[in-house]
Amino acid sequence: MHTMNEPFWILQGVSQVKDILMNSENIAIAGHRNPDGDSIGSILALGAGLEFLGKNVYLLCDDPVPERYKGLYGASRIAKKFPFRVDCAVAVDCGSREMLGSAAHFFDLAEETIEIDHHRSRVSFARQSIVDTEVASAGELVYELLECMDIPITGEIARCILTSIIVETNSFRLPGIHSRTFEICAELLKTGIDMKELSETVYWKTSRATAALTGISLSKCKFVADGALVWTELNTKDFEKTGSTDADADPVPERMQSIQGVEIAILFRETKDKKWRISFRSKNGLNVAHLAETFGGGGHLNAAGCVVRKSKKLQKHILSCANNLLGVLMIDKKRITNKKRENVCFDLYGNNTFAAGEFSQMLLNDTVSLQLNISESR
Ligand SMILES: [Mn+2]
Repeated sequence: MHTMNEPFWILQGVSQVKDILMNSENIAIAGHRNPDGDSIGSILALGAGLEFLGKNVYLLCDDPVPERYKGLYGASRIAKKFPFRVDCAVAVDCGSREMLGSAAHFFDLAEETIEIDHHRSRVSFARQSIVDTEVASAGELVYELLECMDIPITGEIARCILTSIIVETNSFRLPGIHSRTFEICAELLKTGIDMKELSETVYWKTSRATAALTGISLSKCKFVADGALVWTELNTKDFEKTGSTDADADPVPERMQSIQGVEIAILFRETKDKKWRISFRSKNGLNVAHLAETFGGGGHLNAAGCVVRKSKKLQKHILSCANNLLGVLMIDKKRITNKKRENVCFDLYGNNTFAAGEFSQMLLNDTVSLQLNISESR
């Protein structure tokens, strides 16, 4: 836990980053694919700040800005590409080069590269870094950088950074929030912005499409390991039926996680190119970032994701690995002797199904050696 007396931010590199930005004229700022509020908020806050210094700023994201963030200052300027190279490219909220998607191309062409990030599982890819895996959001790191550069925090910038914090902490409900998070929020509110309106817009308000999609996802939920593991899937036809997009399902994993008794929630989303985009959520320190890494993804301790080819067998394997991770929890809490989870599978209404029975048998039979790796890494 950070206190006010100790430096909470990893300052290595900040003076170099400051110098590079000061000496660059054309600067690209890119966030990750499937952008969330943290990524969008960080791009826009840094962009507005650097524009104040008279820089030419180009904002990049491989995927479109979700509807709920379109009211943020500069959001309409976020593009998929631009026709020239820049002096300096900054990646915000990206734990790996791959997370940039096609924006990585501009990153490769830039003379100077900078990463500003807080992902727990990460592979460094820029020449200069401002990385702190302890902070709740990338937006907070952008705030610290702007402060160091004596860039005034305007109301527009404040709205962007507060969006980062609100969305990334699920409206101040996730671990990773420190006293410094609230100190920053206090400074942001001093600009006079309307926090209630902002949190309604960027976090709480859902579209009818999202509501319909959430209903479908939840009604298809399957519970295993005494309900400690819940999973569901959304197929192309679910998106078509509800007139929704991939991003409309973003609030779903959190809703699954809030169900009583759930320790790990997993959402499988079918993508347009016939893959599974998988979101993991966990409680009680279970490291789903490690789980996601095993399948080529990454993320945070309690929220992570990956993309894999769409295969029933692979899906079962992933569920089995998640189930093993729960086993680690049981050993940790010394509950293994007095509480044995029953590996029966049931739906939201408590009914067993044949397919579920088959699945539970698979879980019982599967002795994936991964469990060892997971427990060692924690
Ligand atoms: Mn983030």
